[in-house]
Amino acid sequence: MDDHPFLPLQWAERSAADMVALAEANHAELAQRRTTRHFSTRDVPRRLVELAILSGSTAPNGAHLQPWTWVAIRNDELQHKIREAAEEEERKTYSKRMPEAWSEVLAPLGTDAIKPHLTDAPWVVVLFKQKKRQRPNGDWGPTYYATESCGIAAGMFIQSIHRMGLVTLTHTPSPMGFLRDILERPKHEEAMLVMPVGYPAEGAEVPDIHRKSLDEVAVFFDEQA
Ligand code: IYR
Repeated sequence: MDDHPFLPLQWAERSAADMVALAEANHAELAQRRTTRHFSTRDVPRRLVELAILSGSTAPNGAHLQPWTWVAIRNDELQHKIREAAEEEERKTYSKRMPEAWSEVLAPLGTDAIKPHLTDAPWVVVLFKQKKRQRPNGDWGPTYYATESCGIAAGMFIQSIHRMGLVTLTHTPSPMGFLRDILERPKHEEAMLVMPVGYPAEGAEVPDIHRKSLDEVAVFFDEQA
């Protein structure tokens, strides 16, 4: 008996024209995604957050250990606690810890230590990276490429939120150890990202920034060019 069975890949060929059209449409849709700091308090059904988490959890990941825990919060008291703790750290970061080389690149984005989105957004999703896993024999072993895995999962979560017509923001309070305490997560889990999820506020704004062109971000070694 084979202990590690394989299944046929489910895959259907698309025409060359369809591929280009789909890729163009996908890029156009993603190009519309923006990070705003202005969230509405309007509620979002839990099923939408569940679907974004499920979408994020389809990410390719190290040794298929799926080393993530998504903590989804729609709870005023917890959101206020998180905001208070995040702002306490962020006040120190912005006023003392942040070197000028960092603050000069944040200036155009208009970020500061005040984080109203943590209490305005109906949901806050905190992504925890699992640094260890329990082996079948009960011992603890490492996970592999957990940072990369969770980074990819977060990207897919963000895409899912965007495609359903909502907005999210990747907030990185630093340090973020307080999240493990407030959310009662075990020691082998480390908070990576805090993502408020909701509708944009009326009149929500975004910084006037531009994305690099293909030439600026990519190098091709293409013998057919
Ligand atoms: N962690 C802080 C500061 C911050 C850092 C980067 I890099 C950003 O792109 C934006 C903000 C915060 O979340 O405000």
